[in-house]
Amino acid sequence: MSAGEQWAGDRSRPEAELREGRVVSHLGQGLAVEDDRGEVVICHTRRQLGAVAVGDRVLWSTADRQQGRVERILPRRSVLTRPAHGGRIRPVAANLDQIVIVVAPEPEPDWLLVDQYTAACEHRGLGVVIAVNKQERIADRARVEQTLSVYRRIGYTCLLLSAHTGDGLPHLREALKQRCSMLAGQSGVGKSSLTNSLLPGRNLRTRELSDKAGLGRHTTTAAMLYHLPEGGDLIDSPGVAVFGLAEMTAADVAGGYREFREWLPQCQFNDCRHLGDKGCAILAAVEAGRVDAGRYERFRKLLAKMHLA
Ligand SMILES: Nc1nc2c(ncn2[C@@H]2O[C@H](COP(=O)(O)OP(=O)(O)OP(=O)(O)O)[C@@H](O)[C@H]2O)c(=O)[nH]1
Ligand SMILES: [Mg+2]
Ligand SMILES: [Zn+2]
Repeated sequence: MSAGEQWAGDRSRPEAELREGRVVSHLGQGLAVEDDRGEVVICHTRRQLGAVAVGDRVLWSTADRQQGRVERILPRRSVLTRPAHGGRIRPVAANLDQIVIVVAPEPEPDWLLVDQYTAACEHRGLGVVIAVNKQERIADRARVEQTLSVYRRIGYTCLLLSAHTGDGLPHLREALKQRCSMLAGQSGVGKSSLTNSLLPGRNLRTRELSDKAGLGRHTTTAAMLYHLPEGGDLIDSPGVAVFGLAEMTAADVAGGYREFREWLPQCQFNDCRHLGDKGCAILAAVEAGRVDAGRYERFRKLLAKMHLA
């Protein structure tokens, strides 16, 4: 019997006292849970409960007027994880539909990181949108367009945006509508700026939660979920949240490169590692110009980085 079931059988705390809520942030001091009326309550968790992530739907109870307690995590439709101390794996965000990978001319884009995100999303069945923010600052437009054309050919939506000038934001709004999305990318690319430019009440939740949790500062130190006026939710995450790769095998990584999939069955050997193996269909496709050489190079680097090559 799980801790949750045991608890459900406890007569002293009837099920009816439980309220449903959504975890909107993971603060140092506890969880920020939004109740069914849109009120945010700071909660702690039952010790036996597994790690709770932003986006989780939970059942919580009121311990006192100020604090709640998360009693149970409701089933997730998706989860992104990251490695944690002691070889453990922790959830980063739950119930997502897609990731918006944000890059910008400044800081210099890290396309290996982009591919790491896309592979993780493919593995978890999440959609991908690639957003180039600060587009008004792009010096070599042709080069950016060329890079994006590789990702467009694979099938990913690519947007050129500016949180400052508002360029492209209607397209972003459209891509986010009715979905739960998370912004991911290097620190300083403008994830929070984009979030703010999409919300009517700027920084509302950041300020409210900072006050409630006694942080007294407004920084992106924790992932935070916002409701979009058009419907749908947006999670702003801090800095480079590395996620998704912890539970992937080398074969999962290859499968995470969507454009490899049509070639994979044609490799001569079932256990082909696509690293120069004899009769490798991926390598042949790269040489024939059917698969982008840059993506393949980064596939090799990603395997090496994950100690799978
Ligand atoms: N020129 C220009 N600057 C921008 C734009 N969007 C954001 N910035 C600037 O980029 C800097 C970083 O923006 P943030 O929104 O804090 O970046 P972030 O991705 O949330 O960073 P972390 O929270 O550290 O991960 C700020 O100085 C912004 O003013 C844009 O469209 N154009
Ligand atoms: Mg930020
Ligand atoms: Zn192969």
